[in-house]
Amino acid sequence: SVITKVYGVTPPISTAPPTEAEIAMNEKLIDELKRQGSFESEEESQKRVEVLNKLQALAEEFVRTVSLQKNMAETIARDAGGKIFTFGSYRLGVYGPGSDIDTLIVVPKHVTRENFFDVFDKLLRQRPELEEIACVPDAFVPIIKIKFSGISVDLICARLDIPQVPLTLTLDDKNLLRNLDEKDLRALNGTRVTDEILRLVPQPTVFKHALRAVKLWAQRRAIYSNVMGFPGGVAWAMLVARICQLYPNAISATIISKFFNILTKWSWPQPVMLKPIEDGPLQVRVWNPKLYPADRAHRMPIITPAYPSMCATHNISASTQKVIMSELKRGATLMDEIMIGKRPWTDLFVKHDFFQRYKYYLAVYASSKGTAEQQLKWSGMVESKLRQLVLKLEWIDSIELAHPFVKEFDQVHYCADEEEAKRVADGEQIATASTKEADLVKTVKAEEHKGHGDKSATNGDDETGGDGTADTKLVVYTSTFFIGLEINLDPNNKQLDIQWPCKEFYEMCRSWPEYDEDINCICVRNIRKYHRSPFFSVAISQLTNCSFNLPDYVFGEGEARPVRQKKSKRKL
Ligand code: 3AT
Ligand code: MN
Ligand code: MN
Repeated sequence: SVITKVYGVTPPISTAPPTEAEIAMNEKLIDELKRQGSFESEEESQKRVEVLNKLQALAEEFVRTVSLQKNMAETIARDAGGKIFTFGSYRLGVYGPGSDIDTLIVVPKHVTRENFFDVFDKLLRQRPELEEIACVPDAFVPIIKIKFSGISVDLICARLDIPQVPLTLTLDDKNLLRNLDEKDLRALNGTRVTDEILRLVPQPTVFKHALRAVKLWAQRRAIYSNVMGFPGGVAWAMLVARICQLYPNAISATIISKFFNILTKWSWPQPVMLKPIEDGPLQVRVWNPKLYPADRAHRMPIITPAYPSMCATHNISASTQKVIMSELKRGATLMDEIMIGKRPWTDLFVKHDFFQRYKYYLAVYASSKGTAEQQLKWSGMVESKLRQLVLKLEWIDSIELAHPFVKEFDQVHYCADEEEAKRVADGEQIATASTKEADLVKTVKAEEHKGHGDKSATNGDDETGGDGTADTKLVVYTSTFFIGLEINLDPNNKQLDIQWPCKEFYEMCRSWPEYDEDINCICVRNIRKYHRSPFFSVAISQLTNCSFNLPDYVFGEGEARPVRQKKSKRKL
């Protein structure tokens, strides 16, 4: 049964069914995904279903409890309902062993967000399956993060302006968005977008397997991170979905090959859309480059299909676009050989070479002399501003490319005195300070649970130096971000002056309302790939212009630090 229905905004490029060779290639792809640990076991998946069933029951209990508290009759309280939806990788069917379940709880109008953090929170804490819980009521999207029966679950809540939320409710009707506040609208958006994406692809299984491969590729190549100016999960999903629409009968292997082929040739900033942009009942902005100059500036727009449509890739800069395009080209070249059996699928998923690729890097150190929690907030804030630094670096004539790495490196240092603490905060790796890698999120969770006794899975172990002397030492947390630089200097003036972008960036970070100069520190340094002095100087500020080498921790296990090729071969 060949699919002939038109999905998307143009007719398909080809409706051809897969060939024998493509089917064989696809089997090899699935084998490779399995080998790479992309899928979890049947039992694990079954456990997720059980957790979701329990959460559905809890959601109903939550709504009923609040309804009763508001003096509703028992039958009315029961009929008020409550329903959970999922979004993120679980909903898209591309989750792996470490994935969380992103869950939205939809409640009727008489249940508030305050009730979510009070009543629902209490219901959760009564459950023996609950292992960890952290509430973030003041987040952009207020959230309760839990670990339940060994599975991480992100819970968000949305209140609709209707008296009952039956199990049959779907969220596709945009009139449901009437009279909601911003936070409810944002909470609903994730599910509405993923549901719509799945509705707009011709063969969901083909889409899911192709997306698994693209996600794995993008993660390995370090081009998967919305905050850092690369596409995030939803954007990659929409790109794969668009290719599925163009080849409605193709198999996943073919979709991946076409993905690279078409996206390398795409005439950006032509947007990628899965359906025409809809108008709606709200006073909200819908992506429209004709109307809004900001939307016109998007370099690789990928537009969400659910009303109100937005650009999922507004963070992409000139530099990250170059990086993405060069990775797509690499993928296209490899796929040409993979599809004819000249190369294995493994080659597509080879790890990035970010820390080998550039001669010069900038390191941005965000540090706190305080708790892990303070550092998590501070480094998150710095991370969210890093894109602005990249944009400003791009303005410097001699900088051809400013390539931010997708993730930071977190460490905790136990320093002997203030002087040592200061040097650590300025990015020095000090031999006398005991230093180790830190998992800020885990550490913060452990701190939060100190008061909850048995509900804490992790103990406070992480916050001591391990040697029991931590109390007497100064604890400094550092998060280090790297930006690779491609530089083309004026031969007459071998100085790279980045004082202006750094100064602006420092000011942006320090204007954070919670900034405390006794606790938080921000510092940018230039870094060399090799142990050798640079052939030019970098002016960052009057104070810091000395340069360091790339630290060992950026290199993975068994991965060697790059060694400079000798120009003249020495004879033995
Ligand atoms: P995993 O399999 O869980 O690693 P995922 O795609 O499900 O991959 P997340 O659980 O981190 O990734 O995110 C799911 C969705 O939640 C994606 C996005 O719509 C939303 N989201 C995640 N982090 C944020 C954030 N900081 N602010 C706003 N929305 C977010
Ligand atoms: Mn997730
Ligand atoms: Mn999540």
